[in-house]
Amino acid sequence: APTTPATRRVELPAGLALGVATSAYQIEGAVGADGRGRSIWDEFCAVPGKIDDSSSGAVAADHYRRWEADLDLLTELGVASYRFSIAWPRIFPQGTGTVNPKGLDFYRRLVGRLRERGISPVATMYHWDLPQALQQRGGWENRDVAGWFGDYAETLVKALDGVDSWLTVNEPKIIVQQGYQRGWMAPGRRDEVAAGKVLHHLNLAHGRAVQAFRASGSKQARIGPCLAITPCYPFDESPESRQATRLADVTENTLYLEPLLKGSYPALTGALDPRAAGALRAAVRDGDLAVISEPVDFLGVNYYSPAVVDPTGEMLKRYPVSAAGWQQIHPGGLTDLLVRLHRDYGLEIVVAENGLPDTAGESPDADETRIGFLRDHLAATQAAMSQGVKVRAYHAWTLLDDFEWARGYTQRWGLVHVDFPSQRRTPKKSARWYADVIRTRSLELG
Ligand code: GBH
Repeated sequence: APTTPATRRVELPAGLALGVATSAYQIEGAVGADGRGRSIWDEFCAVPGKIDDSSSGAVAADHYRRWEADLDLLTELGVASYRFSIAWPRIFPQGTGTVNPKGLDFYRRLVGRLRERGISPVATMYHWDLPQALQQRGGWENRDVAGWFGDYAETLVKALDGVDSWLTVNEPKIIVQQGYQRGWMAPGRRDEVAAGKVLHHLNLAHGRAVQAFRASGSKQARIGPCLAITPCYPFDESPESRQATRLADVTENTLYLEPLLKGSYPALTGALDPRAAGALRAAVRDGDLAVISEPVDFLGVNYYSPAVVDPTGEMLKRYPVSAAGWQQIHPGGLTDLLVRLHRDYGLEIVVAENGLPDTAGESPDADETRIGFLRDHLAATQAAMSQGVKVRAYHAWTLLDDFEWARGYTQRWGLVHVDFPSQRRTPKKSARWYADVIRTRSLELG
């Protein structure tokens, strides 16, 4: 007779809000609507060869027009929390100066309707769509960007007082690495000196945003950074492997964590190209680190993949690889990083992104890989919480199939399938599964 395999139930702690995340350029489309200015991503997508399918976010999931129907999807899921980002060029088409009221109204309505539905609004101030007008003034390389961002943040926190949690800059590390070192993302530069400056200016901009938020006197809302954390593991037990892993941990993690949360940069030698390290050191002025380390209320963390580091510093594959190609699936990495961040910084944590794309050939009605991934990472979150880590929210990436940056529309990361020609939305099996988890607050592990 067939036997039932042993299963284990995991109850999700009551303090953990379950949600989903999105970002403006990846879903909104309507890039010319209501006075929006151009962004560096509009420019980057127009450069031949930069986007795999030569696409752009010009239409994307048309969320700017379909947002109310998309809120119905959130209600169907039953999420307690929704993380979205605000498009800077909708608020300030030229980056600074006069506010575009129509742009601001879009987010006012969004936040208002989320609250009416009992969904907590979590807003990212910057998810990579810098106004092109600011790029023409040097963009993140120009130290003035910290002031421009501070003014933008001040406008947001005053106008959108229904937001519960603010995230400042999404993944400064990826902007540095992909935007300025490898050139695979906007603005597509390969310049180590620029990368060093940009790294510091991103941190400074974060600090100025936190200051603007504190000055606004907001009582109920909270603010924090949003860092892509990559737990680094040595390939073997050799001293060389361990040393290479320590350096990778600086490049990937402490270069951003330490200035923000401890007020100093870690030792840069070996972790950054010497030209980047020199430019970073030269960019730091008296008082900057006090601004950068302005106290935050929580730490936002995006987790996708660990790094396995060999003795020469090469990244190797040890775990199953997702359809994203770069992503190794290792749920234990999430427990490890949460425990470590709690130990080192003691802050409450918001998991701001975690997810994977569909596997080629997999039916959107049966995206089993995503179900297994989310289940195991939620269990990993619970495991960290049982060790005392204070995780306040978990956001699955992402609500809708969307514009996946340089990969265009070749990867589908959504819980909800989007048929782009018709813009028809169809919840995937994982969406129905996540709705059940949110309702029952328990996971069944095989
Ligand atoms: C997140 O970045 C982003 O915040 C989000 O917008 C994005 O949709 C999501 O990840 C999924 O990618 O293809 O070899 O050029 C996570 C960090 C940075 C990891 C870019 C993948 C591209 C590697 N990502 N990187 S490659």
